[in-house]
Amino acid sequence: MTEKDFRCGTVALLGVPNVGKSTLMNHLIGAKVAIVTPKPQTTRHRILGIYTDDSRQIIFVDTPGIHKGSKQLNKNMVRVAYAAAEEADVLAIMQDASKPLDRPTKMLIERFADGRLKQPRIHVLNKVDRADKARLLPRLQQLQQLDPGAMAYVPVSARKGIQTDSLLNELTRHLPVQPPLHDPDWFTDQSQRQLAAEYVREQVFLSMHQEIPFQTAVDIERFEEHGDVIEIDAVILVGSERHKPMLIGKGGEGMKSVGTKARKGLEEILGCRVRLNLWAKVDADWFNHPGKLMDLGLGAEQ
Ligand SMILES: Nc1nc2c(ncn2[C@@H]2O[C@H](COP(=O)(O)OP(=O)(O)OP(=O)(O)O)[C@@H](O)[C@H]2O)c(=O)[nH]1
Ligand SMILES: [Mg+2]
Repeated sequence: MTEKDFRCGTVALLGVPNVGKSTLMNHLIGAKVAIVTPKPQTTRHRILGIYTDDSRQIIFVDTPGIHKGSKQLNKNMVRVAYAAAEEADVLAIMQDASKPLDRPTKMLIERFADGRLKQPRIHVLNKVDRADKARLLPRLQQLQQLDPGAMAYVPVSARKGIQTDSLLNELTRHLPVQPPLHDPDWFTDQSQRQLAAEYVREQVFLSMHQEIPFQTAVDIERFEEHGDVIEIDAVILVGSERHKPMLIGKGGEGMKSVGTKARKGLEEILGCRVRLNLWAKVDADWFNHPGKLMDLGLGAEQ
């Protein structure tokens, strides 16, 4: 390997919600820079995760799941995903191979297969650890018919790390030959402050049910380093008066549990002690308010 052969470029991770885009990115770069939950619409903004070794630097762009939604937040999320696709060198279009190919996934594949975007497309069939092996071959054939112009169709398990090295190699083949764009030690564009907001939101998503998490956001009001301790004040915005006691829980137990779990995760990724103070605040329409969405890092350009 000479410097002349080094490959570097961006790979957009695209797909409907919940197919495992963030799980795959975290696995490939070896750090939890994007939160993961079993609920759809977990990722709300564009997140970079950078993989570097001796021969390549792959800049992954994790995107919000592409879906239909009437709130301004949902529209922004989808816009961010399509913008990431336009800017990337390679499109990794993911689907959940453990479920039958549903209509939204099919529509998404057809949309990218129309050739409007010229970048190479690689289809990633995720969750093969849970998929019926007998269905995999017919699924690959179906996919080949839907998008005959794709470069490859790669079955993987992001959770178990199955075939993920082959995927890395396949992606690398389609990247431009150029020197690394980023310092090899740099692995994400997420600031510590953004990670703090996201780790809290992950715990809110995991602890709340029905529509409540989708009307929740986290705003970091204070982020200060004092020696080896980071002190964080975070406000959890909820969409209605009714949601607030549900989040706080009996005797504050719900909120306490969110705080403890988020703090532990943060201590691990930030590598220091964290003091996390949480508040809940009602803001009935934050998800439709362009200015508030911008402030929360959830604008259409973010
Ligand atoms: N069994 C199995 N589960 C997986 C795999 N990859 C992801 N998951 C699970 O699928 C769920 C969704 O994963 P995410 O990584 O949040 O999915 P996403 O595509 O980023 O979702 P959005 O951000 O909502 O668009 C989580 O519960 C993951 O643990 C896999 O390879 N196998
Ligand atoms: Mg995600």
